[in-house]
Amino acid sequence: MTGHKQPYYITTPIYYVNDKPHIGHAYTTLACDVLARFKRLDGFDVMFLTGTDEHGQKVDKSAAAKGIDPQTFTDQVSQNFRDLAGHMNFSNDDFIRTTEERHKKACQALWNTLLEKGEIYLGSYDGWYSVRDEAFYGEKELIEKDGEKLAPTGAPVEWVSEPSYFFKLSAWGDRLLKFYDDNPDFIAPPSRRNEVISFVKGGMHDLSVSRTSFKWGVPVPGDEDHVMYVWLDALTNYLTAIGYPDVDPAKLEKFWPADLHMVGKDILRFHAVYWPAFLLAADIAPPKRVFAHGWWTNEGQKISKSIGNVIDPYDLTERYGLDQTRYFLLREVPFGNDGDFGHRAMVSRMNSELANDLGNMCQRVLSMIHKNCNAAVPTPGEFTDADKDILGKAHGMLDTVRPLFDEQAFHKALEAIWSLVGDANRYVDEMAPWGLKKTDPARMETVLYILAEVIRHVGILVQPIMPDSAAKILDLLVLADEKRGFEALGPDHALAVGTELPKPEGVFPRFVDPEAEGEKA
Ligand code: ME8
Repeated sequence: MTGHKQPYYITTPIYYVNDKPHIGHAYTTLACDVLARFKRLDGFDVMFLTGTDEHGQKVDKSAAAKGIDPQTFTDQVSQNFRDLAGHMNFSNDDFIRTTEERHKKACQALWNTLLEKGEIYLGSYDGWYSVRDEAFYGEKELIEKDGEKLAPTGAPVEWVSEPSYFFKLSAWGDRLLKFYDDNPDFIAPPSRRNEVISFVKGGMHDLSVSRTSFKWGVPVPGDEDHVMYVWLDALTNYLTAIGYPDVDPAKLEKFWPADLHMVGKDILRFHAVYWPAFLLAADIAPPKRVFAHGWWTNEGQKISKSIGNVIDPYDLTERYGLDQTRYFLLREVPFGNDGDFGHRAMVSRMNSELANDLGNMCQRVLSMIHKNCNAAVPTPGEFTDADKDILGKAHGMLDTVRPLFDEQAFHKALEAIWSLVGDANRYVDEMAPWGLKKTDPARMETVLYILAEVIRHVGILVQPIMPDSAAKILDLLVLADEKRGFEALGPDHALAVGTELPKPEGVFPRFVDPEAEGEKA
């Protein structure tokens, strides 16, 4: 096929650098990584962005608490997020920091556009602010606990009274509602969409978009007593990274509007209300979709530093393995729902679905080929109906999972692939190729050939989720790099008969659980 590849632009939130990264951050970026990898394999030109949100009062205070200047502090903490991306095998194409010069220029350009269009005015803000949430709250939104006023998220609030620029958010309610109506897939999952719509229908105040009580931010052009509100600054990162306003017009044109902003449910309002309002006001198209995923808890408890149960992604991957962790996080919880991290659930999936179902199947089949077929891809004969059924399911699997990935239903896509793995295991048992060696060696070759083809399809399709393990499986089939894209799925690129195969090695180790062993004793 000639012509240009279709672009696909996907973003993670940019993370605050007040703290070191934990499982929640790894989760969001993992989901994006899987989609980015899927789309690349499916022939798209992908731009996958992540990075760090480095301005604002929260980061300023964290730096002060450590007794270092904010720039040095953000340099250090931002590096932790970059290191995590390397460690988790994330394939981001860029890593943006909001303290970069390119980003300040983009923020100021967007500000000037909003100002020129009469969408920003100077006033003064008297109201509640939560530094932890970096959000303004109306009196009515607050909750009371032990006589203390708190943000609806439970975060402390403080009274702020200072000059401030405002964005005319109150004027955008009807236009936002129309935008949601015209773009039914803009907010996902649907329950979240309803939440946003009722928030907007409830009526909105103008939004304070500058602060004067601290300096750690992007200066407001022409009025340097003010720095921009950290959320206006942060959201603009999605434009900065593709060359807004005039750094790379071709890239901007190609990748905007973004295909997907992936976020946690805590920051949906900023992405689904404020961001499209800023963009519409600046005459820039809003992104195509915002997906708000759920919240992880640890063995049933909210993850928090004060409880001391923060899950460190490095600990997880060291204990269970990187690909096992990647698989579990996306398989365990229907994407969009809240999820609980539990050791038992992790071990159970790792051992039954990875080590047994997929790992053993590969090992059995490839060992039989190694022993009984001169260690080379066997020669198939006539196909029976059962052969055609399972092969057909493998050939059709991309069409089954593509729409599932497109709606970010990772768990369903994995379920579909594992139903093929289950079929393959049943097929091995039914066909009993080990018994055919003496009675019907030609049939044995056909059965093993079919199974090798199923393994090839599964190996190619699980690359986005478990890149290293999939590579090992595909190496065992001696598949050339150019035969690993999705265009190689289906019968046209079937394994070449006679290709020599190496002695198979296990791909998914079992987790031997010291705790469970102890319980048995
Ligand atoms: O909000 N479970 O940054 P942040 C699942 N800088 N996901 C979790 C999680 C958990 N327990 N904890 C955190 C910010 N996350 C802003 C974003 S974007 C323009 C600016 C993930 O460091 C989830 O994606 O507080 C959540 O939305 C994000 O981390 C918040 O990261």
